[in-house]
Order: sequence, then C-alpha cells, then structure tokens
Amino acid sequence: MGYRPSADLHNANGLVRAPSVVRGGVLPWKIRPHLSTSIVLVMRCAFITGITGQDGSYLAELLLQKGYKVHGLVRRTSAMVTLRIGHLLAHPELHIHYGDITDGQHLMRLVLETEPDEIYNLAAQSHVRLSFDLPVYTTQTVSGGALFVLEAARMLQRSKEVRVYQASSSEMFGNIDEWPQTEVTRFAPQSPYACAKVHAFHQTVNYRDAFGLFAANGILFNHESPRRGAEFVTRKITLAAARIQRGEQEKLYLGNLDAARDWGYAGDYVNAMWRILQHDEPTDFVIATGVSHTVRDFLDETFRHFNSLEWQDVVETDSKLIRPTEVHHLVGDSSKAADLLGWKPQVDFEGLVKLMVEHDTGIGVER
Ligand code: NAP
Ligand code: G4F
Repeated sequence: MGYRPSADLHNANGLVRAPSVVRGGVLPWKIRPHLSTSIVLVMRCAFITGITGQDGSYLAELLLQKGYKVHGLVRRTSAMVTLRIGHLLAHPELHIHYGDITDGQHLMRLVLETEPDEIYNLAAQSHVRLSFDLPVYTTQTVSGGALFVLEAARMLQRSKEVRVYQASSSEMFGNIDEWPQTEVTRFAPQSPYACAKVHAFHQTVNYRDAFGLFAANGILFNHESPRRGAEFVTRKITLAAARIQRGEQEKLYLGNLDAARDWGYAGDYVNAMWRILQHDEPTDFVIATGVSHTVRDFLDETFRHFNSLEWQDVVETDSKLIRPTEVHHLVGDSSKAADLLGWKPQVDFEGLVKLMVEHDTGIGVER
C-alpha cells in the first residue's frame, strides 16, 4: 500500500487512519470502524531497535508516557544490558524481544509479528573511534541493520501503514567547509562509522522514493545526558571530574581537545525523533542546537563546578585517542525542524553540563 499524502486517511483495507497530531495535541490511539456502527480504539505501537542505549531509553520513556505499546530489541548478553531501561521493565506496555540487528531474518519476523505503526532504528555500533578498529562489524550494524529494518517495513506495509525513523548522524558531514550544516549540505564522511551512516541515509531516502515507504532521517548532532556511554568524551569528562574530586582517580587521558561539536540534550532529541514521524510527509531533518563548543570548552564548563580542581592539572594527552581522520567542527542549523515540527532544544550547553555533573557527583536527579 505505501505512503500516500496526508489528506488520505483511508488505507487499502478501508480502515481509517486517525491523524496523529490533532490541534497541537497527540492521539495515542488509532481509530478503527467496527461492525459498521461503532468504532474501536487501537493503541499505537512502536518498535525500537537500540532500546537499551542512551536514546532508546529516553525514547521508550517518552512513547510509554504518550500511551504507546512499545516493543524493544535487546541483545542477549551474559551481563545485564538493560540498566538504562531497568525502571521501565515492569511497565505492562513494554515488551522486550531478544535479537540482534545483524540478524535480518529474525528482525523481519519480529516486525511482522508485532505490527508496529512506527519503527525507530537506533541500534548501532555508535562509537566513531572504535569504528576504525571494527569497520566491518560497524558497517554490518549501522548500514546492514538499517537495510534489514527497511526491508521488514517494506514487507509490513503490504498489510498496514508503517513509518520508519532512521538515526542518521552529523558525522556524515565530516570536514565539509560549510557552517552551519543543513539538510542540503554535502556529506564528506571521515570514518567507517560515518561512511556506513551515509549508506543507511541514502537507503532510507530510496525506500521512500522507490517503494513509497514513510521513511525519514533525523540527522542528529551530538546529544548527551547522564545516560551517555562513559566512553564518549562528555561523559568521560564529567565522570572523571567527579571521581578525581572523590580521590578515586588521578588523571584524565584525552585525545584532541580542539575538536568542536554542537552538543545538545538527549531528552530533547528523542522528542524530535517522535515529531519527525508525526509529520504529514516523510522528509529529513537536521536536529541541533546551532551552538558549537570545543572539548576544551567542555572541560572549562565542567571544572567550573569543582572549585578545588583545575583541569589543566589532571588532563593528559593519549595519542591512542587521536583518530586517524578527525572531524574538526560541526554545528547544525535546525530551522527546518523549528518551522515544520515546532521543535526547539530546551536545554543549553551550560544546562547540559550541569545536569551531567550533578548526576555524576551524586547530587542531581536523573532526567
Ligand atoms: P548507544 O548508547 O551506543 O546505543 C546503541 C544501541 O544499539 C544500544 O541499545 C546497543 O545495545 C544497540 N546495539 C548495538 N549493536 C547492536 C546489535 N548488533 N544488535 C542489536 N542492538 C545493538 O547510542 P545512542 O547515543 O543511544 O544513539 C542511538 C542511535 O543514534 C545510534 O544509531 C547512533 O549511531 C545514532 N546517533 C547518535 C548520536 C548521539 O550523539 N548520541 C548522534 C547522531 C546519531 P547494547 O546496549 O546491548 O550495547
Ligand atoms: O564523544 P565523541 O566520541 O563523539 P563523536 O565522535 O562526535 O560521535 C558521537 O556523535 C555523533 C554525532 O555527530 C554520533 F553519530 C556518534 O554515534 C557519537 O554519538 O567525540 C567527540 C570529540 C571527537 O572529536 C573526539 O576526537 O571529542 C574528541 N575527543 C577527545 N578526546 C575524544 C576524546 N572522544 C572520545 N570518545 N574520547 C576521548 O578521550
């Protein structure tokens, strides 16, 4: 059946698709005619790959709050990986399915069985530095995984409408000399991770154009939180500062301090993901704050919260942390998202650092 312009609320089975955003509010329910005289309300359903990650955990929270039934793909490991969604596991509308994004056949079965209205493809080997050591595996998860998701959605749309969100990245812009980057800026990827994301981006656009699938890319710039993995630079810094203050760590080893990133808050960015799939038409959006800071700025802002510490006394450079090819300066222009989705970031750079420092020093409340 495929995506058709939004005015058409009838699908091929004669069922009625309720508009998903009504007078600025949200309908967590789909309305279906029943026995020609009454209607039944059907709960909206989402499938999230990468639900155990930073973004997956915030997105699951958001969708459950909105009244969705949520299915999540979780890797089977010998140790606990559900730390970030531990507080949600008892929720009656959260359903966990073991699986791996590189197992396309299993993913297809899960998608066809769960029949989601929306699929958010967040699963990935998402660490850029590591992708130089693991280029094949990174490509299998990032690019192959996205293709499996798109294929599964293409199959499902034979029987019902489904919308797909693809987690694209500002890393795709690489070292292009155009600032800020927008939806029409050229890609110049600088890592195996970014190359794989570019492939997934174009596959998503092509499934939209060729097969009529409602598939959209969110080109998200760096977003952080107290749930950010400890091996990304922001969390590495806030965790280290807190440990150094407690006397649990002496030095903080870092790579390039001059790299500049447009850092936002993950809680704001999952809201943008959801809005992208509620838009009338499938299209791609840059999601960013529009403000860029260097790693050095992040150190300054973090250590401002620790009166007795100077970062210059504890930070040392480790050449192993310098990337073979670095992305030097990213800053995004998200005016398309502001105009069409009404999306704007709520947390600024100083607020983000404060949130992370307060969490890591144990005085803050997790958001
Ligand atoms: P993250 O914290 O690293 O989470 C990645 C998720 O993918 C985790 O749930 C992880 O599971 C899962 N995963 C990894 N390999 C998998 C596999 N083989 N099979 C199934 N699941 C697998 O990343 P994030 O920061 O939440 O980012 C979410 C997505 O957005 C990623 O695709 C990332 O590349 C993209 N993105 C992130 C940013 C950012 O700044 N955060 C910006 C742009 C785009 P485990 O918990 O088991 O490891
Ligand atoms: O925190 P990072 O590792 O994030 P990076 O490479 O920008 O990637 C993140 O954001 C992307 C969006 O643009 C996502 F697509 C991706 O999945 C991931 O979430 O590094 C940020 C900067 C880099 O320039 C890096 O070279 O910090 C520099 N850096 C300096 N010292 C370091 C370190 N990065 C890390 N991870 N560890 C260091 O010790």
